[in-house]
Amino acid sequence: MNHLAPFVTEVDFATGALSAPGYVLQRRLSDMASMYADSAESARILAEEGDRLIYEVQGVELPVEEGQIPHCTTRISPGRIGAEYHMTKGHYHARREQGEVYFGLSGRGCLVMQTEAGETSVQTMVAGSAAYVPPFWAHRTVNIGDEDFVFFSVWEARAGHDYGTIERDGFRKLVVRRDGQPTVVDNPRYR
Ligand code: S6P
Ligand code: ZN
Repeated sequence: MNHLAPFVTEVDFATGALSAPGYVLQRRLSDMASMYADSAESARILAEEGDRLIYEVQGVELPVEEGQIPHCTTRISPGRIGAEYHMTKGHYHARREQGEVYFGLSGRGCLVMQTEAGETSVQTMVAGSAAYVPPFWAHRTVNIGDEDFVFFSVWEARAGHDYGTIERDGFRKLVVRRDGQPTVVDNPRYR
């Protein structure tokens, strides 16, 4: 096991910027256009407005081994693709028995979760919300506000990320704008 020296990272709550990020990852509409329910609207935006930034992740780089605790920020820009708010791709952990903690830094979002057994949960997060993603729950975050939604995540290094299951099946629940309000609806395309 690597014996690391302790370190501190400064986090900008408004932007999610880290003082010394080990990596910065950007997800644009073209990276996830088919994940939005209104794929025609995804295509129109890409053709007419360009490849907008949906979210950015900044994290510390740690060895993938037992006992290491990776942590990062995610900033989701405000906006919608059709009725559906900007969101992350979402994933199960490759090791399903690994949970995770999210902490809201700024803005307003939803944490959409589900299990393979069919349970669903949608929680609201604001600055100061500590949200627990238990083992076995897939998780996706959604920006339901008019400003950036920024949160901090902490997980176990060996959790791993299974994106393929969500890319194939989607989430059971979507968060859309209806009558001017964020509303949770069933995903008509689920599986
Ligand atoms: C990692 C954790 C988050 C997400 C990030 C981006 O386990 O759940 O840091 O990676 O919010 O979402 P996604 O679905 O693209 O990994
Ligand atoms: Zn995760």
